[in-house]
Amino acid sequence: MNRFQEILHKGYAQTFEVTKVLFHEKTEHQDLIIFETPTFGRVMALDNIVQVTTRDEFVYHEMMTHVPILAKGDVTNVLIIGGGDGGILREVLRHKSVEQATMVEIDASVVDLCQQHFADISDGAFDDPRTNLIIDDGVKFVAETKQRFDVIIVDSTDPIGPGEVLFTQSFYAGCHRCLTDGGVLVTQNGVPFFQGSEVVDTNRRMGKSFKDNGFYTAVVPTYIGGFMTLGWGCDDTAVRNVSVKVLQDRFQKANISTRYYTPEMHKASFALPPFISDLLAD
Ligand code: AG3
Repeated sequence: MNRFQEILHKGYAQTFEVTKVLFHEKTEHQDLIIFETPTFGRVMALDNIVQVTTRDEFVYHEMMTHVPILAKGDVTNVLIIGGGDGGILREVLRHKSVEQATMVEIDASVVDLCQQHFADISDGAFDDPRTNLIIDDGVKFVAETKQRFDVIIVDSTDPIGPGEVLFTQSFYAGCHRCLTDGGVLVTQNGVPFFQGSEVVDTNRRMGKSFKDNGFYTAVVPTYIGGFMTLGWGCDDTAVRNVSVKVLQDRFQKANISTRYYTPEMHKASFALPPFISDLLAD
């Protein structure tokens, strides 16, 4: 039997049965593999770390997108950093209020190969006239762009390899620079059961740029280890504290069907167990 083993955390691994390898090559930036599995459907890994599976991608993509957009309300301009598979882009474009979704991805091959092998994930999002796809370095983009965004979603890899720069204080400062007043930054921030130092570091670094920063959670089965933390940065505390009632109203108006996100899950996702919230005191 063919297997794919991901070793991301010290002394622990997860293994998939592989029924077919569809693609495996080194791109200009990273090692990219796409394979079929009996349990999680089609899987894509970068530098041996699972990024997306057709079975559980909805959890991450819904929570990274609908939480900031519905918390903020009236969102017209969204920036996605990374996100080459197009899952975040798909969810962003489901909001009719969004006039433009700019996606800055460093690796053109990820976009091309995911369009070929994961057409259901982007679901036509790359052909939407509101999409502005830019192949470039996200750090450079946020430092230089004249555009302003209501929401920035950082859909990165882990802070190893090309993704590392997306976890720095200067990158968060760049994001802050190109947000509109009260705009929201969200980031993928690892699985704190194994990657607690990411919570400590991001909290400290984002805190330098944002008046209100913290984390919310989602449980993504293939990001093994329980809760994943999603980073939150905003200058307006009211955005994090928006009521369930307001969220319900916005969600209903948006008329989006979801499998993980609900206004109640949104609200609950900001509650942190002490093993995570204790990391914020460091
Ligand atoms: N990017 C986040 C992958 C995180 C993997 N890390 C982990 N398991 N701790 C996903 C890209 C999906 N669009």
